[in-house]
Amino acid sequence: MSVKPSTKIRTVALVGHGSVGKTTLVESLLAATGAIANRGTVEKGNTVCDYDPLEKQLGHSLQSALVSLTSDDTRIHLLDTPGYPDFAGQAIGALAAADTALIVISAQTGIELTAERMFTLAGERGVCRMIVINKIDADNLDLGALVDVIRERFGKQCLLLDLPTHHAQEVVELLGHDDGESDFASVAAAHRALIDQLIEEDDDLMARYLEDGADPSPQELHAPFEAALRAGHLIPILFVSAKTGAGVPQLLDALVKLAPNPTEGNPPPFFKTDAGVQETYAAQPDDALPALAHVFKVVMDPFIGKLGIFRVHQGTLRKDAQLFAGSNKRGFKVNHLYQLQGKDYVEVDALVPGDIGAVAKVEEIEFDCVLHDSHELDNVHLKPLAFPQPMHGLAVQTQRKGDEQRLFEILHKLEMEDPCFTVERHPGTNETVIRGLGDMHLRAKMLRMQQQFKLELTTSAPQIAYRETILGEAEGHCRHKKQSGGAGQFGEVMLRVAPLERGAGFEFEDVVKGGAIPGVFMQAVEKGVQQALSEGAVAGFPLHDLRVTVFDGKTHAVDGKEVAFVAAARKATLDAVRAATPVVLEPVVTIEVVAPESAIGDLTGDLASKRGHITGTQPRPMGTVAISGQMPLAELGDYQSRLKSLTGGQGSYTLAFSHYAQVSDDTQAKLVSAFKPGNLADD
Ligand SMILES: Nc1nc2c(ncn2[C@@H]2O[C@H](COP(=O)(O)OP(=O)(O)OP(=O)(O)O)[C@@H](O)[C@H]2O)c(=O)[nH]1
Ligand SMILES: [Mg+2]
Repeated sequence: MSVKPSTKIRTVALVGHGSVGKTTLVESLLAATGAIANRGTVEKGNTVCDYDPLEKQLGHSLQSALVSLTSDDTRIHLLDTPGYPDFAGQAIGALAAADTALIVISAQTGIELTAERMFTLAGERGVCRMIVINKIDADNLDLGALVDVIRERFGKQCLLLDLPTHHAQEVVELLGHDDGESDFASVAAAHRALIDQLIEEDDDLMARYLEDGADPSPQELHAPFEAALRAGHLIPILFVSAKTGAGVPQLLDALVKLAPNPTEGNPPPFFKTDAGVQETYAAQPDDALPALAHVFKVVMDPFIGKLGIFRVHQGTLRKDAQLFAGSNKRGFKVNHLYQLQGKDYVEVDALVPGDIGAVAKVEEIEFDCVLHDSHELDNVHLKPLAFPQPMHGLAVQTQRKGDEQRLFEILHKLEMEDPCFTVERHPGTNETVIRGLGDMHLRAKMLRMQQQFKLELTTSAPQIAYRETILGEAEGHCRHKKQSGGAGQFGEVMLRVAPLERGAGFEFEDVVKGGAIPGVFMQAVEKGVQQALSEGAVAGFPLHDLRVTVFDGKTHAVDGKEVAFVAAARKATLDAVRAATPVVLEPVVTIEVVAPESAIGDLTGDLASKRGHITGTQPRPMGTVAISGQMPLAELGDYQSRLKSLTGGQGSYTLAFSHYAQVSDDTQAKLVSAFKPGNLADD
């Protein structure tokens, strides 16, 4: 693949709800530009983007896939993302790599959860947005009504850029056409609305227009179009049928002529930390500057190994060059540089700003790290992406004894790939819990461990991730002294605990005066404190949101030992916490249930009876309704089956972490008594 200048590159993420046709649309775009001979279908399992056997098995994209195509001498990098909310991590990650997000909406089902969410997230990150209405070939559609709903929900800045005509067999472009037929709206009026919006964007253009009344030329409209896209003053709506190909040439044309190139989009939100101060870092899409790329995806490929997939934001990345990952002092050599085409890796020599590429077998690379070739850029980071916190848990055990170590290695790999998948080990209960965004997310991971890694597992419902915290302040003191024959151990610690606001985590403060605890032992003291915090003091759950201030202590010239300070600090912390009104907290989640309208009464009744708090209901297309509320996660263990029986299998739900709240006295008493005093290993 030849190197294109950045102005001839577009980066486009296709986002939107599950089954709206994103993967099919990528096929159509590839076929229309001759990148593939024939369009594959998800039904046949022969699309370029859904190449993973699991994607074929589950009938959904599970990860973001990358392809590029060339149209009109312009390279378009497309990121096909999964729409099912369980795989949102991959879709959100793709926003860090794209200048343009195509929010794909099905003409049959209208705006759905993922479209709404990605529309907002893309807007917040300054990614230019275009709305693509797909499946216009389907029967019994009311496209006019759908456009009204889009403008109502997403704003009046959503304007038609084309219109279907001849019963959706073709599409008429509106920037250059002011007359002709369309299936449901006036071409002239839609053309006028678009031009007026663009003229508003540019004072000079406005002045000239007021003077002579003539429409500006396409060249004159280019800059205002980019400005309006960047500012979100214009969100074009396009129509396509990925199945028949209608509207696909117009979409391609819009991507080439109107979607921003890397020098035109909003600058990526990089910042640089220097001596604790954070400043915006303006990456320049200039291929001659030091190289800077951001890793938005990591793949643990069974054959190629660890693969870091990145977007170049500045400079040129070259094969054989030396690069650094984040603030690593040691660099690595780029032995092979790839571009991805679905499952295929295509070797390239160089990548410039706007290009998306990959490097393999580099251990230092992590999700969200920055790759660069100058230590000047060591502390440059991209603004973190807003990932949903994984709340669905499943406890997993290996069927074969002896597979445990392998299980941890594989889980670690899966964790590195997926920002919305976490693994917890609870030493107290010997439980390994995997957490993801939903049942389907965890099922996909289980299938992958089974099929790809040949690991046989059993599962069970996990414990709820309770936490402990304190409501009051208290002091703790411990003198750890051991004399057993030879050298003794001595360490004494006095400390104070105080509550911090929810979500603040943990602060450690050392205000010891006069070297009562020598500096060399302070690390041991902090280690002991940390041990106590991870064990929990009253119910065996990790302690959060508190400050531990060490204010005095004592050592011994001969017997003062690290182990003694660890033990003393741990015990002093546990004592202090137990005296500081400890309480147990439980996770509370925001839930959204989408189900047929007829089930609304049963569903809200069920949620309310399980300590839920309904915050709203909203009508959704096709006679469905979305119910939102908050409820303790502990009440949702069997929600999948409850929802199924209440809606006859027609409902779906998503969870997002909201906050931690104090459990009732009853629950606390139960949890504390279940945590047997024998477990309080506070010798
Ligand atoms: N009638 C019609 N069906 C379409 C069109 N585009 C896609 N489909 C069908 O819609 C279904 C879903 O298509 P996909 O391409 O897998 O949808 P997706 O958006 O990639 O779905 P996820 O990967 O789950 O996010 C398939 O059965 C497609 O054949 C279209 O333009 N018209
Ligand atoms: Mg797909």
